[in-house]
Amino acid sequence: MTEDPKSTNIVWHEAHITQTARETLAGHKGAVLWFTGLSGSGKSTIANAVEAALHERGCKTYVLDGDNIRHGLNKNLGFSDEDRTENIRRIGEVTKLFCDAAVLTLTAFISPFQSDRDAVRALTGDRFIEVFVNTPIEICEQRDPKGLYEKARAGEIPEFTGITSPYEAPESPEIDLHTDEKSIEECAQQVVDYLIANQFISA
Ligand code: ADX
Repeated sequence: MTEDPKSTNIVWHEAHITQTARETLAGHKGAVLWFTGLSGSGKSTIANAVEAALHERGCKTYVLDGDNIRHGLNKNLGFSDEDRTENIRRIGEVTKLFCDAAVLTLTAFISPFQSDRDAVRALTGDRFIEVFVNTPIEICEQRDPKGLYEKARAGEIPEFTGITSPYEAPESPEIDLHTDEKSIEECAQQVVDYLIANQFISA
């Protein structure tokens, strides 16, 4: 669904207030923390823990979560490869707007395809931070918080990521979180440390 635009006679309007001005007011940069990993890997849990830590520091934050976005903006999309690509494309556009608004945006989507994640990176440039929630499938399946792996194994969910649909692990993520070795708090701290070290937020 990335074909030529359908709208014609549209003119881009420049805003008077720039991203830099908004960032100065916020006291931090806009950025996209793009969490990717299998269902049950801990994306949402860690993203919410990072958001709480950033909020505590006075940062403007927002979490975009796969399950929630599929209730609204993307409720017309399923789980075919094509729909997943469109899901990530739309979210990518949303994160670009949030970035411009100087918000530290955290996304929690499986986003199984490297090319889709790379497309968001191309859109958001040096504000894109790929966070691999690196949890082996055996552990995700053991946890099975929503009972979906059991259903997928029973053949009740077609095209289930990691079982009947592929997951492409990030080739060079900015942050690699080993959730089987570290606690949620330690993973969240690793993300906050990255933001400080790379001057997205101040210490
Ligand atoms: S993505 O692949 O398009 O990035 P997204 O993160 O939006 O997926 O949604 C994944 C969530 O949808 C999972 O956490 C799970 O709760 C639910 N889900 C339902 N069907 C599937 C499926 N076939 N594959 C993966 N997740 C599914």
